[in-house]
Amino acid sequence: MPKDSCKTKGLYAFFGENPEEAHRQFFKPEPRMSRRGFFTGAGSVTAGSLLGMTVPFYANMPHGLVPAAFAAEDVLVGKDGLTLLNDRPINAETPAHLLDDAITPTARHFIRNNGLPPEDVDAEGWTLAVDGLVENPGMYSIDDLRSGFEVTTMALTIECGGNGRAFFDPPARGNQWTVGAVGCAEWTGVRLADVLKNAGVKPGVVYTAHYGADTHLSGKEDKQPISRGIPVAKAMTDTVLIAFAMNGGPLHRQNGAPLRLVVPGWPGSCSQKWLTRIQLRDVVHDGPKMTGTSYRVPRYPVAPGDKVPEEDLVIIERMPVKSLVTSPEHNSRAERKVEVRGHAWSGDRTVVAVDVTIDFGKTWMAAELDGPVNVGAWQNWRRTLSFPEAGYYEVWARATDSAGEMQPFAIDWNPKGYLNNTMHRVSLRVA
Ligand SMILES: Nc1nc2c(c(=O)[nH]1)N[C@H]1C(S)=C(S)[C@@H](COP(=O)(O)O)O[C@H]1N2
Ligand SMILES: [Mo]
Repeated sequence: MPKDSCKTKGLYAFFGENPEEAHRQFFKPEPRMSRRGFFTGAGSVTAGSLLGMTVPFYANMPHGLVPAAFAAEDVLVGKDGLTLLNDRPINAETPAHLLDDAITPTARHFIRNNGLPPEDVDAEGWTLAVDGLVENPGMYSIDDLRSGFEVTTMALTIECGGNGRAFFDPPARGNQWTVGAVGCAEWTGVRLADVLKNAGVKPGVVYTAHYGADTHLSGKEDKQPISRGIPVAKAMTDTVLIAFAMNGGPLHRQNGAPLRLVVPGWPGSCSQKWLTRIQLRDVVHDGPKMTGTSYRVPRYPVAPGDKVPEEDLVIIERMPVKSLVTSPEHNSRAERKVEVRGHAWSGDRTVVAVDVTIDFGKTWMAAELDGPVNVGAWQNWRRTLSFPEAGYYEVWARATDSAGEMQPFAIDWNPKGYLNNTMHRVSLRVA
């Protein structure tokens, strides 16, 4: 095991992989204090370097146990019931039954970090630079945005491009998201389009480039963890917000406080958090996670496990049609009659039907489906079901969008495990 695997993977993955070796390395009696304390020094991470003190009884600690001081609750302050997939960077998804609300509460919005969030952010002193191919490059404080442009509040769906990756076979590397890397919070801010019009978009602009204040996992200040962009045509649509409030309150620290982009219906990675700069370019952006295999899928269907040449990978734009069953809870007990409900969405489109089945797809029943509260919001659906007799059932939900696209039963495999929109299956034990 490389000595720094705890630094690059996070404590949980580090301990999970090889508990004996992790224990030996982590509780080394000689603490190596790093200058800045947390994970930043050279060499391996030890309990001593993290806690700033030794652990006198470390020899008694069962192997594989992560010190309670670093337990999930401490990493996920202000979050409620999220499942921690990784703590370096922090990645946490929301169990489907905790996404039951029409609007996702801040405490239940998932977290996907590629690097380390900025510390001690100051909303007062925050600035956003708008530059590149614009007539009037400028710097805006959050107050400038608030007073200079129309402020709007919208429910907007953010889904990570890798949501559902855990179900790929052969598996794809990356966060093993199941179904909960999605949320639809109410975001307040100004339209990116208005800010860009004010700056004056020069002819020939094709793409935006987004920059945030987070630091690369290596700790190197000059290295961006992620910097993505969108075609300027998308940037000029009126659902793309520069947001400074979430559900009527401040943004959660892990969700990009105090300022972020929200690009609904496109891979979450387009929605830059801790936003500090938007640059306009006459070429497609080439920042970290824009190139190579990142957020790209083959331009043609491939067989599971196939190697795909990089030139045949295309940048993901809209997210595909998908739905979620948020009640009843997966693997729960149910009465003979029960209301099932959830959400459905399809990037840049509306969902026109949600059907459910309790007989493994032999017969489908239409659910009652609401329209979106605004363009870019997911749609709520519900249906009362009666089970013919006691036993084990699965509820499957399948959404169809305005272009006639329907969720598949089987995964459309791709090398990096993106865009898994297979039907959500929820198991029920009916009494
Ligand atoms: N600055 C910055 N912005 C970022 C990220 C990041 O790591 N750094 N992660 C992106 C990814 S991959 C996703 S899916 C969304 C997740 O937003 P959330 O953490 O608020 O749920 O943020 C995006 N914006
Ligand atoms: Mo993501």
